[in-house]
Amino acid sequence: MARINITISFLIISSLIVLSIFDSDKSAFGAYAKAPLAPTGPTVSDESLVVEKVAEGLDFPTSMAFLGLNDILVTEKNTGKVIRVVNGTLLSSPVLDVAVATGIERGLLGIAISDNLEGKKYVFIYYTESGNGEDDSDVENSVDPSGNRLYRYELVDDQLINPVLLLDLTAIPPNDRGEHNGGKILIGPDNNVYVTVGEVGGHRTQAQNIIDGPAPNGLGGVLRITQDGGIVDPESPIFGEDLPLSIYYAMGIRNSFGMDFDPLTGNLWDTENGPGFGDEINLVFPGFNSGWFPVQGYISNNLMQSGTLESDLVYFGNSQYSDPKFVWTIPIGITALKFLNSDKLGIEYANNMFAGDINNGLLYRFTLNEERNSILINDTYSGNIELLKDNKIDDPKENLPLIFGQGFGGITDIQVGPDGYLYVLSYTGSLYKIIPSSESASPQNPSASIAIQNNTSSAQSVSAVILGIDGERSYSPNPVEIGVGQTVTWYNGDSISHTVTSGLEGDPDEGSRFDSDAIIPYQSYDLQFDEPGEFNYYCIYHPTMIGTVIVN
Ligand SMILES: [Ca+2]
Ligand SMILES: [Ca+2]
Ligand SMILES: [Ca+2]
Repeated sequence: MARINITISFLIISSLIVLSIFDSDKSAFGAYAKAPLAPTGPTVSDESLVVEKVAEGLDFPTSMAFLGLNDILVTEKNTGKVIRVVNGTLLSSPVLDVAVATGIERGLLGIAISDNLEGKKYVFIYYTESGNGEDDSDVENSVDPSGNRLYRYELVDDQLINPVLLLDLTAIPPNDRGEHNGGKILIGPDNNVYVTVGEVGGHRTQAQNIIDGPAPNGLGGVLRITQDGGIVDPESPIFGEDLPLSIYYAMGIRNSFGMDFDPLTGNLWDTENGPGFGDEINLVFPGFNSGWFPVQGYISNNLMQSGTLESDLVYFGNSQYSDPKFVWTIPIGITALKFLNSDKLGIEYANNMFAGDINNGLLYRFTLNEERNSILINDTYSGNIELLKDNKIDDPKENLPLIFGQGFGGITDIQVGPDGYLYVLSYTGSLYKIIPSSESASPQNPSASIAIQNNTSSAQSVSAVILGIDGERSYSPNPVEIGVGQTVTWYNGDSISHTVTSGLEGDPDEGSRFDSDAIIPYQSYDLQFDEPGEFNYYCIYHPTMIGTVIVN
């Protein structure tokens, strides 16, 4: 039987060059490749649970989808391969290998699986397609990518075959940077396909709330189509009846690496990435306008400082601005979002919302209010939850009660397996699952990360603590005084990653003498000093954090 496929194609290359004044989010990108695994492996705060490694050896994995129990498809960002992981083993040949552009956040980014009514197994893939059929040619030979594209494949005999192009979005950024391509795919409770796409390096159209800007070009939102690439409910469009308005489910989104449907209400929630400030979690109702570019964070405390009112934003059809449900003033590089629709980790975690980050390798837990239209940090958390009543992290230390797990390296995806456990995908190449200790085959290693910090008091080693963003009081003691040949061990006691990098911001030789890379929360970094002198250092993510080592 012939299937009618409607391919939606609206490759629009904007000639408008609008360089954002907020292009300084290099810190988030720097950490994208940097947040390391904890040396002793990731851990969770609840002692009745453990983290077990499911698989390793993946090459910058970005997303995963379950075919069955212990049977998972994983996308690799820079190889363009879809790897099948069966019982923890990576099958030797990929089920698919496409040619990807790989610069910055480009690559093979998203995957979702759907069993269609005819018994076929559809696999949806979203990637930045190479402009010349070769991986990495955008970086190596400056070949522009041909598009950010959503394809539907069928899984037959361990291969993905019969590709159908469903969406073709421009991947050409006005600012020459390969960032904000979105990429997460979901099959909704309505069986339609949802995909996140960012503003692709700073496109500025009406979809970014520029009133006199060009018409929307399909970027900067959550898009929704049928599994055949058709328009959903063309009789009652949300934003408008013509392409591309007819496929927007939400707009005004700078970028998103995560979304999920609440299993109890069917509401869609997403994560959104702010520039140098203002990571968000949002409830994404049909017609949601998140406010970017003039608004990031809460509009009453607009971190863009634009003075914008709701009435200044761009509206189509039934669209409506809404504030985020949670905000980080200092970005964590928020990525995946997943509801745990299982009580296998304990009844108190059933239907909680989990989110991951790329900057710190942290897994966060959230509870919702009774109506499940807002985040409500209830009394099941330990630590100081008073400062969380405003649903805003003003100081990174406020994160502490929310931290459910740590040391994962950058988290790119979170899923719930058919076994009801939480699976966490690390950009460092490993896949983990969180299970009850009673189900663990290997003995527990409860306080390995604590042991590291207590092991630093030898005569040859001097301890220092990274306290957080506080100028000359960020590192303690400051200055640190040692003798030639001694080692300084910095322990990160803050809830976000920091660095110990030689020099000060803007020095021509900054980082040339030493550079720790990201020191994730609760981990430490050792450095031996063999020459006398005074050595300034700072945090590359937060350059106002400065310190000095004096070697006598
Ligand atoms: Ca490839
Ligand atoms: Ca927003
Ligand atoms: Ca607060």
